[in-house]
Amino acid sequence: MLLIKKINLYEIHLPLKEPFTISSGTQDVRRVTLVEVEDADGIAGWGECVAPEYPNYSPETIDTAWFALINWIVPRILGKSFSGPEEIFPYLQQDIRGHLMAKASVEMASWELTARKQNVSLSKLLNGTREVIETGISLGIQKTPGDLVRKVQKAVDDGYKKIKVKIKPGADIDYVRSVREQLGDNVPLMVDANNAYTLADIDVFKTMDDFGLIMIEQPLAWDDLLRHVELQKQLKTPICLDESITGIERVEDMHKLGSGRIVNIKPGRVGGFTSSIAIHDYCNEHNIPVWCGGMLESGVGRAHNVALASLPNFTIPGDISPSKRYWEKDIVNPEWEMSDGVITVPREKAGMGVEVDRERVEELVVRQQKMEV
Ligand code: OSB
Ligand code: MG
Repeated sequence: MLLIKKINLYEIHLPLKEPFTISSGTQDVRRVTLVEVEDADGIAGWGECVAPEYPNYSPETIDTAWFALINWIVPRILGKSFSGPEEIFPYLQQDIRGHLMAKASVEMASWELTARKQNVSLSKLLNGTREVIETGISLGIQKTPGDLVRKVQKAVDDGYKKIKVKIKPGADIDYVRSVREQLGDNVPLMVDANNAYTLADIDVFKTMDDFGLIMIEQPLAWDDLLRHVELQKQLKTPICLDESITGIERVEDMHKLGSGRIVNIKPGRVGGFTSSIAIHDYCNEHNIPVWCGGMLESGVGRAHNVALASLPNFTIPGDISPSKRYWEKDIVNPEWEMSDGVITVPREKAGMGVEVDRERVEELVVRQQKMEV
């Protein structure tokens, strides 16, 4: 039984070590929403809302999520009893359209709470099986191809097992070609366009097709499935969808239409763990590889991604880098660390496996909202 009596929201500002640029904008301070849920026995679980500051990834932002949480989502959850956390997502889907990142933050915190209550790790509660997960890195758009080559070289030296390069028109072919020419064909490389292209740019991708990329992530519009079919037909390189996949139905569409061959699962984007597991299982049955994406999460959201990525069909390294890649100091103890290109899944600790550093949260908090029944 799951009965949530209190929900606390905290907005913290966490400066990135270096600005992160994608085709639709640059971020230098991460505005993070943390969600703490507490049940009738006073046991707490943590979640993170991954919505960014601007609607340049999906329509959601930190401020729309905050509004949705305090007005619709939290009031619906507080004081309602569920037999388990898997009931939360379908309940939140009833007559509230969208706001998936806001919904996911409470849903995932409820799974974390449940894991703590059952004295089991979040990984095990989700039926994860991996002891370690392979680590990838996502590199923002650099000023010059030479800068990118240096970043990729460092990532290879650091042991990352997949290197993702952000691209946009004007920072694509020359950048990737430089990496291949200077670092060779063995670098496990992929690109992510974050919707920056249209079918009129087909020649860019036909050129990229010869670079031996693991995949091309979300080349076309954020809500498109049909135009990606056209593009995928003309390429050998698999297309991976990120923004377009908002739930299991969109994965079915992708598979039936042929819009892509790989799925990036971000639990925040699809409404939480229940939805992520449904996508994972469908993809497993249909031989579609999946991997766990990232949204520049703090140590809390990262913990949830690590637990999810421990499921068996997460066969491609995720965008789950260690804390030090993003922050001078994370908000959890211990921080997330990588060695030999893997992160160890904390399978023997109850819950997400790290503890929130409340003092650090107090230092960084800019607004909070506490609600209870
Ligand atoms: O498209 O995967 C993306 C960050 C913000 C918004 C969108 C994306 C990303 C990343 C970062 O690629 C991955 C990470 O968290 O390291
Ligand atoms: Mg992406």
